[in-house]
Amino acid sequence: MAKTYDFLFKLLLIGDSGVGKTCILVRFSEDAFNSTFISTIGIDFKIRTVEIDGKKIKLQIWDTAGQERFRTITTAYYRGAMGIMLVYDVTSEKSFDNIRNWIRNIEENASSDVDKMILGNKCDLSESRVISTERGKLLADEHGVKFMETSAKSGFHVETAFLMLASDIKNKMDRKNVITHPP
Ligand SMILES: Nc1nc2c(ncn2[C@@H]2O[C@H](COP(=O)(O)OP(=O)(O)OP(=O)(O)O)[C@@H](O)[C@H]2O)c(=O)[nH]1
Ligand SMILES: *[C@@H]1O[C@H](CO)[C@@H](O)[C@H](O)[C@H]1NC(C)=O
Ligand SMILES: *[C@@H]1O[C@H](CO)[C@@H](O)[C@H](O)[C@H]1NC(C)=O
Ligand SMILES: [Mg+2]
Repeated sequence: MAKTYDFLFKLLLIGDSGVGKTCILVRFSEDAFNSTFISTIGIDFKIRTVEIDGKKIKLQIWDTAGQERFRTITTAYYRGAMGIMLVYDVTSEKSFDNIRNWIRNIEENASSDVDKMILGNKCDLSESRVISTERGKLLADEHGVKFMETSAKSGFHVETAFLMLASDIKNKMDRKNVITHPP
């Protein structure tokens, strides 16, 4: 049977419990949203194939539990990831402060050339927002990673964020191929 995709990219979602990782993934893979909070147990994944530069890219996206008690199992998935979305909740100072700890976790357990992106989620909740867009940008700049504010509820920037991360991975892959297989 013919292969239905050209590349397989493994992505990972990490961040504190309740920031909206599962909702972001459900929005991206099923274009749906449910406000009932069902905290993820351990790890889960969803698949969606996208097209970038005329290539079919199958995204296998791992959704980790934010709860501390699952840390050992979720950290074991860092090594295979080609891209990582670090998610905080714009209405939670604590989830924003913890991004530094999540980055340290990546440095200790993921591949050194993994592509990273920070997402400030729940940007639809303007009334209860405590983290400004500017603070999110500054944090991302400090770590040299891309940044985007998203809303799993409205769908704002969810697709854009995944496509941007996937494009970065593909561009990096293309550059490597030019070096190892010169035209
Ligand atoms: N208003 C609003 N609520 C959101 C958004 N994203 C998630 N939520 C709500 O936040 C709660 C937590 O969302 P989840 O996606 O389950 O959080 P999680 O990061 O997967 O949490 P763990 O699985 O425990 O790590 C749910 O009640 C969601 O409905 C958003 O963009 N806007
Ligand atoms: C949301 O999820 C809950 C729990 O799984 C379920 O009982 C409810 O029917 C869902 N609501 C919608 C609108 O799908
Ligand atoms: C993550 O990195 C730390 C520090 O290097 C190490 O002690 C731990 O065993 C690693 N975890 C996994 C699951 O590989
Ligand atoms: Mg979850």
